[in-house]
Amino acid sequence: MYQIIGTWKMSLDGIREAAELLRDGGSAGDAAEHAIIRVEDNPAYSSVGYGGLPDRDGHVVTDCGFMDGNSLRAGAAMSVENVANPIRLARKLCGRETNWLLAGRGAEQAAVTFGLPMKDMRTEACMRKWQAERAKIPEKLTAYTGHDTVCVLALDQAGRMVAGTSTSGLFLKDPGRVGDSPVIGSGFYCDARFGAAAATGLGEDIMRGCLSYEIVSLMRRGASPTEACGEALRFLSSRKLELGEDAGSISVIALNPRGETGAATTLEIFPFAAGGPQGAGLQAVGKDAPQPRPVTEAEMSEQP
Ligand code: SD4
Repeated sequence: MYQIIGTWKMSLDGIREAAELLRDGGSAGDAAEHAIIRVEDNPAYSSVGYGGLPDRDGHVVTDCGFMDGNSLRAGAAMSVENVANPIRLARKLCGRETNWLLAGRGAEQAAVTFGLPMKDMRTEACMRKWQAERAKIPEKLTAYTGHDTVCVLALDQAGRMVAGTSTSGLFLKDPGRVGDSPVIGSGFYCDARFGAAAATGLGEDIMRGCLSYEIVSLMRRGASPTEACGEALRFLSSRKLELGEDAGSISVIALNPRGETGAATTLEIFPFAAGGPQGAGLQAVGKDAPQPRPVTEAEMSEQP
């Protein structure tokens, strides 16, 4: 069995290619890294990697995470500038016993030491957007106003399983602000015995529910990926509602060792890409439509 799943329509091309890598015997780590790099390198995807969304001061600052579910080791970096492919940095850090979660300057130094390509991640388009919006920063920054994380979960034919994330985080975030994406257990988690999960949306809310760990933990107790995603998200949303808050803007994906995938969202619609022996394509769930269903790219034309 092999299977790969990624958040949003933007992951589809990379997921398709990564599924072929897995079919040909490639490793889950290589497949997930490949799928994420395809999004990071494309400036048309304005919320991840090159051409990402700048912070309040006009810097493109990225967060990333990677977990190897067979060794339970992780690597992650936060508040990183000028690293061309943050996911490669997270993966390189994964495997270390210590110093595997690095921030800012230290993370950038590690990238140089690893020989990873560095580049100015700002594009004319993203700086134009920053110029246009910087004067009217809303008091409450919201998820999904043009920013989304790419999260990928992969299972290979040898039973290896990984999770990876990469994002430029909230548009116009405070300098130094970090979301869930590099935080193990919140933005991503993977235990090859039970499954993998990852989240996209408002990191401040995702972290309050330690959502990815919660989903894997529900799978450990027997839930399917779809059930685990639904239950974890329903619980966090209901707690927020009890506290007089809104349900939040969060979407999650999951994968189990049998190659079954699942997703859940608080949005009207959340598209994700999946690829395995059955082929690769887009699916979607909605807050009132919890069962994943196949969708076409044309139907999802408004979605990232
Ligand atoms: C963050 N979770 O930095 C990320 C951003 C994101 O859809 O996923 N947006 O909070």
